[in-house]
Amino acid sequence: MRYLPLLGLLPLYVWGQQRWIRCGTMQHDSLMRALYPDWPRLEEYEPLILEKVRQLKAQAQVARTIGGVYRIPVVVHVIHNGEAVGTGRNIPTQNILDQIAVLNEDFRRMAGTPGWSNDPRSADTQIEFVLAKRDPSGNPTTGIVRWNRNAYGWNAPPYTSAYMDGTIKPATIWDPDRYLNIWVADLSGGVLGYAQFPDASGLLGLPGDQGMGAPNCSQAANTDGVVILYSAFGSAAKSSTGLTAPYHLGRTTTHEVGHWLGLRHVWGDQQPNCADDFCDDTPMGDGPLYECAAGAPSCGATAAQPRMVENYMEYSDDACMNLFTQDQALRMRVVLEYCPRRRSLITSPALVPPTTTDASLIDLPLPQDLCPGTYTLTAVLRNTGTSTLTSIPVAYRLNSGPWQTQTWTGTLAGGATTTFGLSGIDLTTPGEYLLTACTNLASDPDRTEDTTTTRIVVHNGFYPLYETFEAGWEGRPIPPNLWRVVDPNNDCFTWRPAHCVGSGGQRTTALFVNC
Ligand SMILES: [Ca+2]
Ligand SMILES: [Ca+2]
Ligand SMILES: [Ca+2]
Ligand SMILES: [Zn+2]
Repeated sequence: MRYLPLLGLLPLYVWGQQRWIRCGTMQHDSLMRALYPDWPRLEEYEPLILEKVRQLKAQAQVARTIGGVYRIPVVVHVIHNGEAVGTGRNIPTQNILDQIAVLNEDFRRMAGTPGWSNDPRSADTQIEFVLAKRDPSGNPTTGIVRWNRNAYGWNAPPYTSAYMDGTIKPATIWDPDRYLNIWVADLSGGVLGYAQFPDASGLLGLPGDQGMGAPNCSQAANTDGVVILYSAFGSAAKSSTGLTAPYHLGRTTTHEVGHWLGLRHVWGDQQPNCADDFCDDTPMGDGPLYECAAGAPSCGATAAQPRMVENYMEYSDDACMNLFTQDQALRMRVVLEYCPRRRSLITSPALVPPTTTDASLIDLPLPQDLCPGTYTLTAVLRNTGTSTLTSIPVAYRLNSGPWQTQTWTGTLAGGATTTFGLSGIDLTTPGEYLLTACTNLASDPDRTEDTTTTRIVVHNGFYPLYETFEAGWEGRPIPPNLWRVVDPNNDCFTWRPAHCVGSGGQRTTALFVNC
């Protein structure tokens, strides 16, 4: 519970009798770092991001545009307390559609919308947001999930970020490699929203890189996304209801998604010191600006310029904001192209609507050691389409050998999975094998999820395992009294007696693992 006292140290914006925390992202980051000390500090990935930004800037002088439009699949989790759909915390679908529209207006600097700016520093980030069209099981979805907390035993709202991160997020998150998760909830402490910064732990050569599956990585994964107060989600300038000025135009979400794509606050979070945000085209600052402090002076190297109150990464009121800069846009695109759980979103299948006939092979046995032989190995097939399938051709091969085809038959409903034994797999020759298997429907519209691989090592003779046993077994039965041979999986790898010459020159008895 270090989080709440930290909030008390922040400058607070007083609006009526209600105190609002414009953004809880830095406090959330501090909390996560306290819990997971190995999590790389934000500064540790700055050199890499800055180098990539520098490269992209150099390219930009040659080519007018860089890359193309990236479309990010979004799932919105509405966390409510049993209210009817469209009321209170169970916000109207229209608010969600309006919020997605605001994100696109703002990130695309769309002409004729509040997201347009004629400031020459302003940028079209060429990043768009789209509600997901297929869920993690491959079924059709609206990209909106409504969670009644009463059905899951969660505490009554409002929620601290610790409760969101510790309980609600892990229970509801959709694969963060494929979706931007946005939780809309009733938050305590007057927090309007907070985000999780990109995880740098998978970036090559960085301190703190513990690789896939390290505890800090998995913790970072199941809380990844942004959290927004339900009454600040949507836009009162469109058709949303239940929002209150001055945080009524959807800019809380624009700001938090900016953090989620690696942007810092424009004043660099070193208040009261003058600091930078690693973007050259945003004036420095010594703390946040509230309301619409046009003309507020900058400091340090940019002291001659006014602060950029219109920047989405300020604390200005929603109506005051209208731009990301060119450097901020480049920075977000670098994060999207290089960071774990960001780059995978670019190719996520979540925006491909499931169609009538679609299948995928989603699992094979884990990598394993086998004795020479001919095997049946179990594959897991999924009907990723909407109509029932009665046969699915499956192809497999060992290393770069010829493809073999076998056909599963049965009845498999849309979204359902089944197992299929791939039979006659020839592993009679010792060696290392890569088994590749895929579904092979003739009309399959999405092949991105169809293929799975696994490694198999085939051994012959002694397994490289040594053990020291009691001395003095000579002439005794194997296993000796009080010893048992335990072989839980009852396969061909097991302990067998061997008769060798002992160290004293006498016949002795030992155990080895055979194959
Ligand atoms: Ca700057
Ligand atoms: Ca498929
Ligand atoms: Ca065994
Ligand atoms: Zn912020």
